[in-house]
Amino acid sequence: MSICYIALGSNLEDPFAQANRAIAALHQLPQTTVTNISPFYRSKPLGPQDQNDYLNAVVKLNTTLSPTELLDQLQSIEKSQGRVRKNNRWGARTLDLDILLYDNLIINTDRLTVPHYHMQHREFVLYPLYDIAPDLTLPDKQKLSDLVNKCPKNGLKKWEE
Ligand code: ROI
Repeated sequence: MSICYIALGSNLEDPFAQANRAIAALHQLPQTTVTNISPFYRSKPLGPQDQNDYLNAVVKLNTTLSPTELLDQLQSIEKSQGRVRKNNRWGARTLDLDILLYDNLIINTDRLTVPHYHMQHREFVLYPLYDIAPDLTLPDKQKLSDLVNKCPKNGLKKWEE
């Protein structure tokens, strides 16, 4: 059984509803249990500023799915919630589900980079992760608490709905 942390992001078509639907879908995954959910945050867009604020959160899972199987499942949830994948690497999205951490694995394949690319510097990942895993250490031995202390909040606040 493995422990994973999933980052959730949305800035289109009712992010609060998207997040709740995504969490309901995570609860339905095979071989998987949702064991913790962070508070929801409102963050400033990273990338072009002419897009809505994001809802961001982190979900903790126990799973016996492999990293690739989990990725397949997350992409199918994204797709069922209207995610369109094309030329919008820095653009708005209805739902993003990213594998942040999978046990202490370091994965670098065409489809998957774990720990997630740039998570060490993103306030909208570090703060919700810290809420549910304050004692976490990353595979490269960095303490999450040190990363959080070095990371400006950049306007990050709790989501009000
Ligand atoms: N910006 C914020 N604040 N939150 C995200 O989840 C997010 N996701 C993205 C880009 C477009 C890079 N910007 C983001 O993919």
